[in-house]
Amino acid sequence: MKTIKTSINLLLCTYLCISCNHLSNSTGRTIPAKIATTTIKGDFNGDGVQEYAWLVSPKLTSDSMSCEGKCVSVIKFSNKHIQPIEVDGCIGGVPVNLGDLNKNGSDEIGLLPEWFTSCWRSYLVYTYKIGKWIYAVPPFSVHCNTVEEGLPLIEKDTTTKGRVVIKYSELVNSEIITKTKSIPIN
Ligand SMILES: [Ca+2]
Ligand SMILES: [Ca+2]
Repeated sequence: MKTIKTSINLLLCTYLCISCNHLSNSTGRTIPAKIATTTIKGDFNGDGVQEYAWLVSPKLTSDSMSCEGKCVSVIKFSNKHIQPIEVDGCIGGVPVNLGDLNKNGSDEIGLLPEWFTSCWRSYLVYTYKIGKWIYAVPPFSVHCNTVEEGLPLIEKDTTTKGRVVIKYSELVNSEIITKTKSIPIN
């Protein structure tokens, strides 16, 4: 009975959130408030026009222990011509506008995918090239200790063109160490 009550409350809350409070974007479309809290703005396809992006999480089972279907999150865009990004093995997360890290005219997107367990994650950085999303740098391991030290996990290498500095985690003698290194960016 308690579960049913909770479910009804949840449903009601979701309905109220979606029906009462919308954020309008530049194209006049509305984004549900629940999603709007994690919506980012930027020029992600490099056409000179800003758009919105947000992540849609997969549905979880009632015990929140697994997904109903595949655990795939999708980053969607207010510009429907930009293909959504499917993130496998991800139950949530907040996309970050990293700015134009590779100087190709479009903003890169960073994502720390959420998962049920484990503090170890792979940080994902996407760049839009010729109508497709590719990794700007190979996904790199970060532990939540490193994340708690503060962002950014990736930034331009101001000393060398075409490179970025990443902050990542490594297990050294059973200790989690935060390291930084400069790597090329796509
Ligand atoms: Ca754009
Ligand atoms: Ca770029």
